[in-house]
Amino acid sequence: MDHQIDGIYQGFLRQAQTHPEKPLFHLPEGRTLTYSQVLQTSRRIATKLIGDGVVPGDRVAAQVEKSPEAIALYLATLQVGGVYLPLNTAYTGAEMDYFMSDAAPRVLVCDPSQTAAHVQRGKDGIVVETLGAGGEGTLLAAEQEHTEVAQLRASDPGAILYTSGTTGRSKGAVLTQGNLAANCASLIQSWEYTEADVLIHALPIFHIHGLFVAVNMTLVSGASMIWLPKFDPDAVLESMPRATVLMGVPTFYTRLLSSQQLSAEACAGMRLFVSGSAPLLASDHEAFEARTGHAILERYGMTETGMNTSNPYRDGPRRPGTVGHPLPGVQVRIVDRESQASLPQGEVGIIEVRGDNVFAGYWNMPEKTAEEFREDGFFITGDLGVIDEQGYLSIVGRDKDLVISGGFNIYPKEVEGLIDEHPGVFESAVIGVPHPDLGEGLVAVVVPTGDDAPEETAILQALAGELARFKQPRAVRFVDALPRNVMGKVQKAQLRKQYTELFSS
Ligand code: MLC
Ligand code: AMP
Repeated sequence: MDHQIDGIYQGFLRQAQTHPEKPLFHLPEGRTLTYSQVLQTSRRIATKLIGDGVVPGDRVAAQVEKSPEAIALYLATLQVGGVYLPLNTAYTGAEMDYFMSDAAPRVLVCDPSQTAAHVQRGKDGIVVETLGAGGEGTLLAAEQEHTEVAQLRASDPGAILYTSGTTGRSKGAVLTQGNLAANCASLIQSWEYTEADVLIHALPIFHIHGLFVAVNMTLVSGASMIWLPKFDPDAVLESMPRATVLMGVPTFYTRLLSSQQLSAEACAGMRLFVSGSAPLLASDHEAFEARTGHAILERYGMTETGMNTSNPYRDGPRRPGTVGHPLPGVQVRIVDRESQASLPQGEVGIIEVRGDNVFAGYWNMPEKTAEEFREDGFFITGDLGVIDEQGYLSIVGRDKDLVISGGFNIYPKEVEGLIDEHPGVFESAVIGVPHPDLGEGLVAVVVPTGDDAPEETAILQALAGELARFKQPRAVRFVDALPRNVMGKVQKAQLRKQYTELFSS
């Protein structure tokens, strides 16, 4: 039902008015920023956005370093009814060109060092503003505070997050104000997150995990964050005595386990460790519990849906290798790929979800949107799962061709397309194989056109100019032919098996 929304911005505003002097950010140099200071900054940014012509529904794109001011920009965008479009700082020129032409934002906020790269966009009608890691740049130039708050409905778009597609072109998932608010409320309730919490924030803020799980929950519940520029195990361990919660991708936990400093004493003040975005190894879950006494709470989500399921905070065990039960307000079913019939407990099928958390559709792609929804409103996740007799969901694989490396998603199709353009390459298959640190590491299996295979370094160098670093393969292997089934489809499972030891040996 569409109704006027008590959204993320309203939740933050309430907290800022209730306890203006409470720290929202604890910064590395010992500085803090209070709720009231962040409110002021966001209102100054709102003045700037209004001056730039932003009206409700306009996209505000941000490719900026992690900073408190970047969160103020997110808040200002919500305040004026804009649609926030965060972009990975690793994206290169060609990737950015696509996002800018597809999303057609009113404003692009970039790092001051990148101004020259975006001059043309200014000429194309996008207003380019700058914001550096230290808060410098044009975005904070306005002194005046804009206080009016746009009145929005649950169905109004709040954000667009690009997620790569299996067919190559990235798709902009449109999340509504209602999606963001519903998922946030559900998580706050499930994990008993309160204003007494102090979160160690070490994730990037251009993804759903770092922004819509970690930051939204903190803003709305009036909690505080120890704000780290990036994940560093020593900095996380140093922060623990002052903190209560950590949210991370599995690589965070693998790296923490490698530290001698990780112990029950180091974690004594913590009440919750959350993992998600990629599968947490059951062995890491068990090793972490043995070392610290804390059972990591694993949950399952995606850009299009926010969080879907979670292991229990209180009532019941947190089971290694599972992602728990549906969150309040979320329905989950397992469906047979061919017949589309719902499957009983114990059978593996495609995970489908429905609820207020599920996005409105892909930006400018009605056909793609229609393809990924069932008629009864369930969204087809493309993940394969099974539900056990206690109702715990386990993710057992992916029906989509996707690699998750260190919590970042890579769609092989995009990388294969570029490798195939390289002189001397006939075709290629890009796969993910087990990687001790990143979970999965990217490998390109290449078939050369003739006897003279191109150099591995030449292929990698060509990709470096086109793709963000995390999408560039960690290894290239040359073969005479790719294994195919009778339908001519490349057998990636066979390739994964063949190269499974590549990074572990
Ligand atoms: C960095 N590199 C990566 C990488 N991250 N390569 C592949 N995959 C990654 N994820 C590159 C760097 O550019 C560098 O290249 C080299 O790897 C070594 O870098 P590093 O110093 O070891 O990496 P680091 O900066 O420490 O980053 C690793 C990490 C980071 C795991 C801490 O990737 C991270 O914070 N990931 C979180 C991603 C995330 O938030 N995902 C949530 C998505 S939302 P070179 O050439 O310089 O050596 C989602 C939905 C949900 O999935 O359910 O939450
Ligand atoms: P993204 O499209 O970046 O939002 O990534 C979403 C995908 O990450 C999901 O479709 C899953 O494949 C994967 N994912 C998220 N959380 C988990 C988890 N706890 N275990 C396994 N896979 C996960």
